[in-house]
Amino acid sequence: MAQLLLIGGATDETLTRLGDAFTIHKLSEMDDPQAWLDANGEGITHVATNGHDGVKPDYMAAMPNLKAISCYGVGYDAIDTEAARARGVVVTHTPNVLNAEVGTTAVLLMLACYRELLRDDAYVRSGRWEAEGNAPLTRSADNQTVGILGLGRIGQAIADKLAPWGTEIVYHSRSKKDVSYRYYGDLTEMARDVDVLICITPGGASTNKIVNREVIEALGPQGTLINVSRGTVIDEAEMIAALQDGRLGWAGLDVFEAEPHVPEALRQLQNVVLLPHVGSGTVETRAAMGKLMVDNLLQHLKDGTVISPVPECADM
Ligand code: A2R
Repeated sequence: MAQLLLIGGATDETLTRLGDAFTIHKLSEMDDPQAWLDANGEGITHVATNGHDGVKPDYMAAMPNLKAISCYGVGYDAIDTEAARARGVVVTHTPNVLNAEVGTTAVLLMLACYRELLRDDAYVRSGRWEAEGNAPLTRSADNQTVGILGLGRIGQAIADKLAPWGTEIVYHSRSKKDVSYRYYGDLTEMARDVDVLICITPGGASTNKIVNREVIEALGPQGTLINVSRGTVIDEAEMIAALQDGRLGWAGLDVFEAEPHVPEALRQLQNVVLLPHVGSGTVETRAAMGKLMVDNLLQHLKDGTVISPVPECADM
């Protein structure tokens, strides 16, 4: 039987399907993963991992016969795809099956910021409604201008989900897309013109801290910043400072720079809504992602092809 290294967790269904085709070695059960791989890595031909854990370069180096890495998640910035490709290792991910779910999370965060969902929930629970009367008014989320940073598969799903709110969609990416929305070649310029900036680019070097102080200040005191992409996309320290002193209005965040660590200063703020990276985290969507992750491995084992390679490996 072919041997598979499992990095991170997996559902029972995933384990059952993988177990029918592979001998599974769980990294989480190894006392010293590097030592184990140094001794046994030669036998591993397939890796199942996730967008958060990826594959460490030292682990990859210890598996000379590796053929395929299947990533559970659409973001794969924790995997060195160029190094994999150079070795003939194909990398796959799970695009599309999570578009709608991450879109829902983005809209949820935006609405929670606008309608002060957490503040008003606390208002009821604490008894202040009864003691002090009606809660202060909030802002309407209708008819806002929303700038999408990264109008790809998920960005388009977010735009579609916002349509019922009478939203005007504009976007920034490196290249103009074939869509009717206004395109901005300059992110700061877009931030200046919108009420909400939603980040949904990949992580990695090209987007590292792309939402910097200048962009944050352009979004401004009445602006709302939503991040459902990667924590690295925003300069977190600058964002926190701006939220603290009112240069930025609100933030709805599903991702952070050093997950699962979230800075205390951010956790203390009242003008933020914070989620523990659950953009795609429903039973239904995670099952679909798990299925595609396994399908890629099984197909590769069968005939050497895959269903959803990352773009860097599309022609392998
Ligand atoms: O820049 P373009 O024209 O390649 O457009 C892509 C855009 N993008 C960027 N925009 C500005 N600056 C960059 N350095 C940059 N790099 C990429 O992000 C495209 O419009 C969008 C990504 O779309 P997809 O490749 O379809 O990705 P998907 O499935 O929407 O997922 C996006 C990310 C994942 O990579 C995870 O990190 C996260 O959502 O869950």
